[in-house]
Amino acid sequence: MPTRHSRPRSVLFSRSLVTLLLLVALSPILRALPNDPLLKLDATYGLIPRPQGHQYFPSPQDWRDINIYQLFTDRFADGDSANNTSSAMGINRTSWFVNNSGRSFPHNRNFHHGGDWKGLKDNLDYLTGMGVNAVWISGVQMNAQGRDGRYTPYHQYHPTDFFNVDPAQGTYQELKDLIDACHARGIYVILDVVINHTADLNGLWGNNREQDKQYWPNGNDSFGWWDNNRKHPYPFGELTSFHRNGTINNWDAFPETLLGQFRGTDDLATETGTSLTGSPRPSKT
Ligand SMILES: [Ca+2]
Ligand SMILES: [Ca+2]
Ligand SMILES: [Ca+2]
Repeated sequence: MPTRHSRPRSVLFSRSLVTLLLLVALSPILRALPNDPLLKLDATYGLIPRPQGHQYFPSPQDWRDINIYQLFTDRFADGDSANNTSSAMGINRTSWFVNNSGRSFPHNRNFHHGGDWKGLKDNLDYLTGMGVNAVWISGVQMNAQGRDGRYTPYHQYHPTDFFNVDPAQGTYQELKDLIDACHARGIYVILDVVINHTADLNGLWGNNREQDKQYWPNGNDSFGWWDNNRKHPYPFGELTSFHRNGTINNWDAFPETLLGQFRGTDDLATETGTSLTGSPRPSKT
């Protein structure tokens, strides 16, 4: 059943709205990129434009007429406990869900709770009953655990692989099934997306790792991967895709707010061709 955690949160809503608007602003540029090597990968995950004549689910005439319900997929409903385990996800995230005794952390707000797309699909009556006709879900891309082990990206704001869905939320087919089920009820689906940063896999660590928490206006040459054997997947596997200015401390200072990391997350150099051409191609729901 839906939990008390599923209510909208204004602060997060504002942040999500900013990222969505940024994506909309960039999408004409991203779509215009010719001969993009990403097309090869797109074919794997179905993110290429649909065949000519494909009928997209139409957007509303005016979003102001729509009752939008935003939720964190992880916190809404657990429809498949099998994807809560490391074996189902193909990577070791077990420690995100259980303690050393094997007991889950259902009430630890810093960790995953197990919600997934199937759980949401199974509870659409709940949304319909409230008069909801658009649902805004967490980002769907695979996230990664960053350097700080005290938190896990249950919120989906730490993406690392833009060409794979996050297995903790289900399979690509289950995502499509959810969207089809929503559309069948006349419910629009909005996918949250993060384009400012990725999970925290790199930073400043020359002689003192604490320097990563400071802001360096002219950059810092100690920039590198926390673990050279654990880099972001293509297309963000090179350090040139990221700013090397440390972390934002003064939220009223520009360009610190543009170039600095948001709480350690790896800040994409979106102003460069390297990062722009490597940005995810928007997909339609
Ligand atoms: Ca689950
Ligand atoms: Ca930035
Ligand atoms: Ca970082």
